[in-house]
Amino acid sequence: MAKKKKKKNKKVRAEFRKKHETRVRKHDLTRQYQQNAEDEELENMSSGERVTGRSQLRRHRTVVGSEAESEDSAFQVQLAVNTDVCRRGRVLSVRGLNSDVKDESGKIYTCAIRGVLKSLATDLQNVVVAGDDVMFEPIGDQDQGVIASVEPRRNFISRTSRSRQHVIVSNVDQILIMASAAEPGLKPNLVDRFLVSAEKSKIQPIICINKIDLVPPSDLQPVAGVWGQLGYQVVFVSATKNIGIAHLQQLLRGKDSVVCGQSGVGKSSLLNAIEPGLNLRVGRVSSDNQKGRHTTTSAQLIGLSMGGHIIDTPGIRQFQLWDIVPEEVDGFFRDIRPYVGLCKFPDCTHIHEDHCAVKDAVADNQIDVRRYESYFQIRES
Ligand SMILES: Nc1nc2c(ncn2[C@@H]2O[C@H](COP(=O)(O)OP(=O)(O)O)[C@@H](O)[C@H]2O)c(=O)[nH]1
Ligand SMILES: [Mg+2]
Ligand SMILES: [Zn+2]
Repeated sequence: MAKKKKKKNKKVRAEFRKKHETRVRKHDLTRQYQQNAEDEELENMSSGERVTGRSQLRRHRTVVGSEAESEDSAFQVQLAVNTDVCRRGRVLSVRGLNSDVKDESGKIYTCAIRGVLKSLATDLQNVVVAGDDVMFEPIGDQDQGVIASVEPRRNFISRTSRSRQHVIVSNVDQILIMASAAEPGLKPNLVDRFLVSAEKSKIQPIICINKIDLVPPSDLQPVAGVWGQLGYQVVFVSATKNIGIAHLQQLLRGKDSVVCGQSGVGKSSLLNAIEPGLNLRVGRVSSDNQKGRHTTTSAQLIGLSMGGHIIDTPGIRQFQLWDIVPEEVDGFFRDIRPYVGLCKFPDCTHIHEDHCAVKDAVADNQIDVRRYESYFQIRES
């Protein structure tokens, strides 16, 4: 886990309609949020259009291909490729200008990026990211190639830094939110933060609580039950006592899953239990957390022998929110969302306003108080 920064203690100022004591525990969360810089509108390129030097491109360039749609307007372009020589592949990782690309037979190529894509990359970034489906042209007989085009992304996880959107990984099936029942103790608020991020990315989350050997499961029922009622899948496992591992394997089989969760909860142990060949180091902070800027945000797809990939993303593990602006937090709480439209003020924060349907729902036990506290903390951070 990242170094603990001095935390600001925030008091809940919300006054509920009924007498309702809400005490906010001092949450032991790191305060390492990326600034929520406004999403930069990146250019969308359209089919066969001439790209003008409007903002970033230095020269006029003709791009032939079909438009890649992406509602978050992350830049994407699909180029026409020579299908006789190109083959389909999946980007496992990106290291600088080279990418590891796996073809349909499982063979891995080290690929450069085609000239035009590369020059777009320097101006707009993230032309190729881990998870991308690409067309690439094998070159020579040294398992090398050149990426010619990138298929439209089904979804992606990004973070914004210095008002640029950085796509970290694309085409993800699910997010495995890992926590532990003890050592370190369960931090429901941290799980809620990852849930908010999953909702924003529209990627299915699975909540996985490890070290269930240390705590009677019934102790976790109150909090896990609320997640379950909201439709989130919650699984209890123990990596070291082999509890729930088969079930988890079933959930991961054939899927591409991003793994996130704070250090020490047992991510490495669990992945080793799922795929013994991985041999991940246990009990120490992985060294890539401390390396330079590039490695802290790069993602890697790790193939599972049962099919699918585990996506290891140091950059995501370390911060809890991906590009959420305060005004949209309520929409990412499944339990709060239905009440938002019923508040008196359209821009209600559900914290200090009167005639707030959300606070009324908390007072009436329609919304779990602990979840509301999470909302409050995320909104205030
Ligand atoms: N009691 C118990 N300890 C576990 C379990 N899983 C992992 N650990 C221990 O928790 C510590 C951190 O595990 P690690 O896999 O390195 O966590 P990571 O930082 O999330 O990758 C190690 O000492 C593991 O042996 C479990 O299910 N039960
Ligand atoms: Mg680890
Ligand atoms: Zn409100």
